[in-house]
Amino acid sequence: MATLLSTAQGDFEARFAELLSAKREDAPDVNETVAKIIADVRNRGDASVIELTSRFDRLDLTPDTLAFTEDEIDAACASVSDAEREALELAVQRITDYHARQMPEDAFWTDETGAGLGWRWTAVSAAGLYVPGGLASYPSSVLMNAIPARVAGVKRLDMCAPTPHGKVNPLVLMAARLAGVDTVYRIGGAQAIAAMAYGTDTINPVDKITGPGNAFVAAAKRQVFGKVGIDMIAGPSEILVIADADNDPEWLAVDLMSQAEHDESAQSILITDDPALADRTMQAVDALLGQLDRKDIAGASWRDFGAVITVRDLDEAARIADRIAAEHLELCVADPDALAAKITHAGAIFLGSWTPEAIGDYIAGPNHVLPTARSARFSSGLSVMDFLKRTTLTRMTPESLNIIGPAAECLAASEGLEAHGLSVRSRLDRLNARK
Ligand code: HSO
Ligand code: ZN
Repeated sequence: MATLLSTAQGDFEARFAELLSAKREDAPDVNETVAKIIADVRNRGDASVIELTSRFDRLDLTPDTLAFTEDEIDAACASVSDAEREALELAVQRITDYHARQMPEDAFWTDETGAGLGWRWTAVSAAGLYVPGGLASYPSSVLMNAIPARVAGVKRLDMCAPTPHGKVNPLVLMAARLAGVDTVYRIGGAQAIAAMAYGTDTINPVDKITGPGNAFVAAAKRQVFGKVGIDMIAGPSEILVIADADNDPEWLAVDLMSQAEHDESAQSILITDDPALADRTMQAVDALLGQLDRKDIAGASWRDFGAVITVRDLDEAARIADRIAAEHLELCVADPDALAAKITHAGAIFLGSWTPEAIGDYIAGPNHVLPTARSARFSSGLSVMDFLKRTTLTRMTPESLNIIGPAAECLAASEGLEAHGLSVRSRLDRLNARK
């Protein structure tokens, strides 16, 4: 049973604090193991990757078979049903359109001194996507990582996906193909991250690595950060639903369980101003849990981390939502826009009862790689910006250098950096000599 809280209770603050600080993931300390794997891949390249893949994935590869061939990808695509292919194609189109709108503008202007100033955006040259094996090998996540990279203008896009015993989800390969991934390597774990960061004879290094993974992958991403860029380290999924009295408890129950079924450490929370709806939704969750295929996972998540919070009014709900800073926030209320305007901290907001969060996981257009574990307070979901970098531009004229140069000279002197000052002074002297 989920935790039941009410803001009317005297101990609400203490119990809410407990809920917020609940440790949902015990991240095993795998740093040492991972450091050894990275060092080995750096030293021995392909040979190391091949050995580790044989050991961990029970798959024997050679440098020639590290990557899927076009024929293999064709064959996988041929095994995908028409309905699945069409659904993926619609997703590709909608996610592409959404991300195209995120592209930022370059800027260049002349200020009052005559100096030209601005910036321009360019894409990273090569990106590497990690796709986990096992339960969390989601084709939708391939699209959510690959499409922003492609839209940003990344020239080379590679992917690593472990294929234990050689098995791969054909939809993952189809998603990679549709999203424009160039090469798919059948490797995983820390060795895949090391190979993408440092390169081997066969695997070209990339500049940025994104995508979810287990504790080894997360630790490897942290360790190669600096050599390459990385995206956020995503934690277990979260959903917060704010609902007023006018809701179908069964809809709320499936929405809550839609994230609970991801992971035993996922967190689903309902906030409502109607205690009767709270009760009915809890009953609906129990009934639903009897039927779901993933009842064990969803049930454990709901039991250990689920919560139902009754509040006095929706303003109070908004304040609590900001403190939770959830990855996904559903606003199932009569005026979702008004409520959304009162909330600042959320990875993604779903407006109104007709917007189940799951629509955003697959097809709406916004990215489903979102900040978890309250990091929505300071960070955002994956976007084209993650694959772009900004270069600033400055152009001085003799006049503008004459106006602002002396201040630079003064600051250089106070920092004791003589050549800095001289590089301005030498130009100003020439200018004055000419006069
Ligand atoms: N809700 C997950 C993403 C996902 N859902 C993939 C289904 N497939 C994390 O935002
Ligand atoms: Zn999901």
